[in-house]
Amino acid sequence: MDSPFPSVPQSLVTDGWDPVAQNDIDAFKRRLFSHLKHSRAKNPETATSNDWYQVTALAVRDMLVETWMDSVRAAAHADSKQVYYLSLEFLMGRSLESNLLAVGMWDVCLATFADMGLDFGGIKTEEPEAALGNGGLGRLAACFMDSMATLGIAGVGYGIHYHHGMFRQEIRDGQQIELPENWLTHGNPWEFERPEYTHPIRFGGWVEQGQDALGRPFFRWHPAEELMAVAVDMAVPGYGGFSANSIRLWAARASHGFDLVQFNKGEYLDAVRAEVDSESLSRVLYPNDSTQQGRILRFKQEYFFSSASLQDILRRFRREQDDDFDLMPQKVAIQLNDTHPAIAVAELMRLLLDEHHCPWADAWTICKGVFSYTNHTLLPEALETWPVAVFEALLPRHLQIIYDINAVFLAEIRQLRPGDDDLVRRMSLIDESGERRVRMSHLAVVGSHHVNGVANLHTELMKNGIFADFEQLYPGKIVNKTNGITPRRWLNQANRPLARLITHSIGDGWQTNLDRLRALLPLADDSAFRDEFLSIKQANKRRLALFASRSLGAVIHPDSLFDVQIKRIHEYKRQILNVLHVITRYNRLCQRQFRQNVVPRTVVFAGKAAPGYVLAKLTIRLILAVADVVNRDPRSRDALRVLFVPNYDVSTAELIIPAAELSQQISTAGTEASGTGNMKLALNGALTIGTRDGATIEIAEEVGEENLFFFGLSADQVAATVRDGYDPWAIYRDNHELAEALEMVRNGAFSPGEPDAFKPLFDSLTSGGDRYRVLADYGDYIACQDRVDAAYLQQGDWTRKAILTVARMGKFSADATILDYAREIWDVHGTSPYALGEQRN
Ligand code: T68
Repeated sequence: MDSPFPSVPQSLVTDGWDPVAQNDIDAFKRRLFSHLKHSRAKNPETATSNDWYQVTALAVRDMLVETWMDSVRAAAHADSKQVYYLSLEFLMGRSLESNLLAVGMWDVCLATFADMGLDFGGIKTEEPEAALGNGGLGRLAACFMDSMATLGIAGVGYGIHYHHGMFRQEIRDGQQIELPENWLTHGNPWEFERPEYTHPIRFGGWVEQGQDALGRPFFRWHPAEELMAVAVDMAVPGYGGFSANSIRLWAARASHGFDLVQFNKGEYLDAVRAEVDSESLSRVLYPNDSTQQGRILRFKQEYFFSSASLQDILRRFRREQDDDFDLMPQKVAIQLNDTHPAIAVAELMRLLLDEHHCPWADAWTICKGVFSYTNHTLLPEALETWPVAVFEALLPRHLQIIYDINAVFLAEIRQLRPGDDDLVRRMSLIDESGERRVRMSHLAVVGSHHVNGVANLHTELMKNGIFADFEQLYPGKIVNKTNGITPRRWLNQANRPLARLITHSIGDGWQTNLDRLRALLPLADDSAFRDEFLSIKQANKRRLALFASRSLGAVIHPDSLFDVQIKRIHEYKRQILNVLHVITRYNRLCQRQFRQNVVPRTVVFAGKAAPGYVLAKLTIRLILAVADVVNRDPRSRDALRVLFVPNYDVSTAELIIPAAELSQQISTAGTEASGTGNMKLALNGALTIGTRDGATIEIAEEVGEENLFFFGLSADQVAATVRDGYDPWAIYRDNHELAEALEMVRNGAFSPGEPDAFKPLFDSLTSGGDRYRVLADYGDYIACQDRVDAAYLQQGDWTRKAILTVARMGKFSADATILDYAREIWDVHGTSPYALGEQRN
């Protein structure tokens, strides 16, 4: 674009810096020193570790902005379609290292700090995590942003600029406690507040209906409350520096128009209170994973970010296309990440109908051409519904629109299936079975052109289960898009030694075309390569052991098998099954005859429990209590250690995953929609022990069933236990090792001071109502763990399997997943050279 200031030399507008070559330590150092002085008013003698982090971030940011501004400008003015990813969560983790790698400055940065005699390892950990997500759903959004930027798919990720991200977990007195997270305390060098992009967000009030001068009906919403959504942008650089995208997060601010009224009345404190109330909207991330919490503030957050994003999307669209809204489906794709932004469907209708005066049928066609929706869970407690009364009070105009959408939709069903009132009742956007509620998933399905699940099994279960009626009536609408992970963060960054070995062996290029890892296949039988692979795993294990001893005061042995289960603590993920195995192993070790030829194990757990989730928190307490017994007992401690790593977050994952040898993916079949940790661990050479659930099934298809350890009931078999009945006590009676382990949980063996402490866990497992069928899978799980031990003794073969696993993980690159969305759902193309490579299909 031409300079808006023609009299200023172009060189000053585009760049005030000399570019830094990728090997120019002095030039990089000059930038650090310049920022130290001009951005921090510090000199090297007084600079703290945090100062060094800040100035490094600023120096890297300088290198990013060029590509970023070019990409954003090109996208804004191009005639091509834009993808908007609406997500209440973006679990980005730290940015410094990934941005350094993206711009190719990692090595020069390390060399620069080495040259200055400073430890960059300590400096990079000064960066607080952007923990704006709970778990898989939020991290998937972050991986997708990385892939879109790398592939040159122009788009924006829209979310909320939470002041407090995911809570910090600490362990006190053997239990989880939650502390507020304060990632913004020292400021965030990666973000740019854009007050010029501010949108009003309104709630409450009433709707006026009338006719205009031409006799056309109109609806005018008179809201009672208003606040502002202010844009805060972060760059997402694509790997290789070809393109970059933005994440635009909305921060809530008071609307001064409303405050002034109070002000003029002299009610200063009330005016300020209104400001506090408004800003509380983006104050905190809800720490609930896979359960819907019917809180008003959550509802308001969902509308707040959906409305701000839609207003912003329309502003961008109109800048290029004026009011030619019929073009929207050709220019705009909006992906709804779960139902959290489903209200966007009604909001776009409102904007088109009430503010831009589109005819209803046209507006509805536009909506269905623009939106698509990803479902991430089948658990009934996670499916969002909101009381009609909440809509009436907060979004009365949207409720009308939803009723209108429903009327049109149900008329269509009645035409397709005359007389089937039960079908109408099941498919309606309004659940009338009790208190009337809006089914957000139905709104999302009806308002979208495609709906997707996140792994093959999950998509099939969607089609046969919660969305079976939709599948019947609209075949082809529900499609599968198996999740993926970014290889940049989860191999190239998190496991630098392995990344270097791979590049050394097969060359570069795998970072942006993960199928290239197949070139490793022949090396699985190469003993020199195996030795190097193994020694990297050992080094990563030692690094984790060092962290455990230094930061947690825990002793673990790097020669033991590192067996890892890291994810949110949830009944369906069945950490308790893992614990029952640990107890069983402990009981065996307490008998002398079992102590010969055992494979020493370190069982690593990490994960947060939702603050109000009693059984999940009790599970953490049990893990810690069992660890306490097992790690002390001289009969067991040389052969079995349990480690709970507190405050599981992206950075902790980056530390644990490269050290893992066994990946536990043991959810009840049919409950884990996909899983993505399963992919990260396998990509780093861990073998999987798991159930036939989620994407683990597809991992097995790729790596070969002989290279992982499957056990337990299949999803069909689990469903059969629902039909035919499930009797945990019969299983208890039949398996004395199980009964013994369970009794220890019940009778206080791990909680001598409080014998009943863990009884609720025992009760949940032995009640016929255990939805997760833990005892049904116990026997097969223990037998499978015995096979793991036997396999681990064959070290050469284990390493061979690990290498084959890494080599066959190409399918699970988020790049492949995103190209699939681009082709089948969004109808867009990537413009970077990496998009032109031969990816999936
Ligand atoms: C996860 N879902 C799935 N939900 O559990 C996981 N829920 O199998 C899948 O791999 C991943 O999504 C990505 O598709 C979640 O992470 C949530 O975090 C969540 C948050 C708020 C409310 C409900």
